[in-house]
Amino acid sequence: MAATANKQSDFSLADSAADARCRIDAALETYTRLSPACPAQLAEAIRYCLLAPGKRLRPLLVLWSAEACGCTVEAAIPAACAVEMVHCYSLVHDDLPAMDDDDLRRGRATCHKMFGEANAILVGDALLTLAFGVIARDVHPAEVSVACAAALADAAGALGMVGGQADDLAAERGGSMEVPPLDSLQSIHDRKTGAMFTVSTTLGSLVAGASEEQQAALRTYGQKLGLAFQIADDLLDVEGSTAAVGKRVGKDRDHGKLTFPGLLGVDESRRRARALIDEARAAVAPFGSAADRLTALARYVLERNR
Ligand code: GRG
Repeated sequence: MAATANKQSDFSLADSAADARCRIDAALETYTRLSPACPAQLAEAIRYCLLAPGKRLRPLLVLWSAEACGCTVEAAIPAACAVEMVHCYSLVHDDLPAMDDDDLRRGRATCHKMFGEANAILVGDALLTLAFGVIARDVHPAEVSVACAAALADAAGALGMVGGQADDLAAERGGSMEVPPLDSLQSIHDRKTGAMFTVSTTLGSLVAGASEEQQAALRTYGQKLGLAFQIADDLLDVEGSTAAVGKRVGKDRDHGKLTFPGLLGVDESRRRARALIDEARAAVAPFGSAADRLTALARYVLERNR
C-alpha cells in the first residue's frame, strides 16, 4: 500500500494497514492450524491460499468500520477473518478452469495448479464453512453473531456474490442481455464484488453495536467503494502489469468481457471511480476523525496499482 499520509490526522495509511494486516494474518494463521483430523494435503492447500499475500482490503474494512463506531479493532478480528475466508474461497473457485481458468493469483500459482482441481474445490468449500464456524464461535454476543452470519450469508450467496458471478459468466458466454449493458455491468459488480465490500462495513458496524444511522452511512460507503474498486480493477486489467497486480492482466479483453473501460472508455471510467470515491468519503464524514482510516483507504482504492 502506498505511503499515503492523511493530511488531517497525521497518520500513515501504510503503517496503519501494515499493523492491522499483522493482526489479521496472525489470526488467520491460528484459525488455519487445523487439527490432525484434517487431511494433511487439504490443510496445506487451505493455508497456501488463505495465508498468501492478499491486500486484506475486506478485513481492513471490517476493522476500521468497527473503529469508526467506537469499537476496538481487536473485537472485530474474528468477523474480519470470516470475511477474508469467504473472499479467499471465491478467488480459489473463480480461478478454476470451469470459471476464469487462471494460473496466477496473489503472485503465486493458483490453488488448482498447485494441488489439483478437486482439492481447489474442497479448499473453497472448507474456507466457506470455516468462516461461518468462526462467526458462530468467536463473534459475541450471540445476537450479534447471528446477525453477522445472516448478513454474510446474504452477501456471499445466490442473491449476492454467487449470483453476480453466475450472471458475469452468462454474459461472458453470450447470454441474452435483457437490460442495457451499463446497468447490467453495474448490477453484476454490485453483487459479485460490491456485496463483499458492503458486508465488510456491515459486520464492523454490527460488532461495534452501531446505530441504524451509522450502519446506513457505512453501507453507503461500502457500496460506493466496492463499485469504485471494481472500476479500478477493470482499469488495472487494461493498464496494469502482471508483476505488480500478481495475476494475469489483459484477460478481460481477451475474453471479450463487458468492462467499464470497454463501455465508457478509460477517461470516463476513471472519472466515475473518482466520483464514487468522493461519495464514499462524504458518507463517512459524519464520523469525523474516527473514520480517518476509512477515508484514506478510499483514496488508496483509487490509486492502487495491485
Ligand atoms: C466463485 C462464487 C464465486 C465468486 C467469484 C471474487 C470473485 C467472485 C471473482 C474474482 C474475479 C475478479 C478478478 C473480480 C474482480 C474484483 C476482485 C474481487 C478482485 C480480487 O480482489 P482483491 O484485489 O484480491 O482484493 P486480494 O488477492 O488482494 O485479496
